[in-house]
Amino acid sequence: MEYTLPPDLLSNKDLSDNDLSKIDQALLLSFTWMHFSRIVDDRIHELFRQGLVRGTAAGGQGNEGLAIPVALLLNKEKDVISWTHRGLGGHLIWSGHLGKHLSQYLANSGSPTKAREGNVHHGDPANRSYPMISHLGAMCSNVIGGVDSQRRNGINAIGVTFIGDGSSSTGDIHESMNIASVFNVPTVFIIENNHYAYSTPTSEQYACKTLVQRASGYEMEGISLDTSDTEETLKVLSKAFETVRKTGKPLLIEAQTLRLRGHSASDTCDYLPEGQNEKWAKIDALPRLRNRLITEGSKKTSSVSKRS
Ligand SMILES: Cc1ncc(C[n+]2csc(CCOP(=O)(O)OP(=O)(O)O)c2C)c(N)n1
Ligand SMILES: [Mg+2]
Repeated sequence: MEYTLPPDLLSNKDLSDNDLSKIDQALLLSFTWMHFSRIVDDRIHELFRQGLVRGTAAGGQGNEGLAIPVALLLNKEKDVISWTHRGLGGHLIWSGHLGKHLSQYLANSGSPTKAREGNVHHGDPANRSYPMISHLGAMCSNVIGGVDSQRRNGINAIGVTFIGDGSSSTGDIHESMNIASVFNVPTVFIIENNHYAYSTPTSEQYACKTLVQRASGYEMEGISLDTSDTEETLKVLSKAFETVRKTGKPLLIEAQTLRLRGHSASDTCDYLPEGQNEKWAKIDALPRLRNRLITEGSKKTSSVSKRS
């Protein structure tokens, strides 16, 4: 299928060689993709309401502050990834045209799975982006296998696999963390802690205080990350990826993220405490980054106009 060319603005997808010294440019690029990801997710939501999207539609609104930096910072030529149902922005950066991804939602013959799989349960295996498997946790072992294969072929790849707070309780996750640690497979396990699994809050999901503390049970390093500040996220992830690539050891990151549109398009979110949405809106990475760029941009413009 022929698609129209995307705007030039979306031609840069890479911060993998960037030491982030030019942080302004890195933030602008991150914002571009985060914003694009949000509008595509919102459009999919509308298409679902119009009855054009098959099955359901789970959006990544609120998760862009994590998915976009991860996708920009990894090496798309050799690393291994598996996005979840919150990672549309990651798919958009990693592979192919927006039209191809939308085809997956519309379940037409141009879709990557030829309409045989649910939306967002697709990937780009030829480029080491392994499709999401509905059974939560099952993608972790695939990513470990992919990274191990790259390393055996002499390629210093790393892998990133995502886990929801809910899926952090499945057996597959623990088996995967164990084996990655025992065999030193450089995989970054990132927990997208968005505080809910369907309607179940984290307080009813696990007894430990934080999920990152589980790292020590596997002799792994563990990092806590608040993704509401994109500069901080870029810096933490960049350093983490560099370390894992160098040491060859796995790592666990517990990232605080948001799920702004509920579990899926049919979620009414009536289980949320009053005022929750307003609280989340204040820490949403996307408008925070937009405000920062506007403030810093206008300071630069006014200092230039004062000089001239
Ligand atoms: C092993 C397994 N159990 C249950 C489900 C049904 N299920 C699909 S998504 C979901 C909630 C996942 O919550 P979380 O991991 O926190 O991810 P989030 O949707 O919040 O991003 C559940 C229970 C499943 N797909 N696989
Ligand atoms: Mg969750």
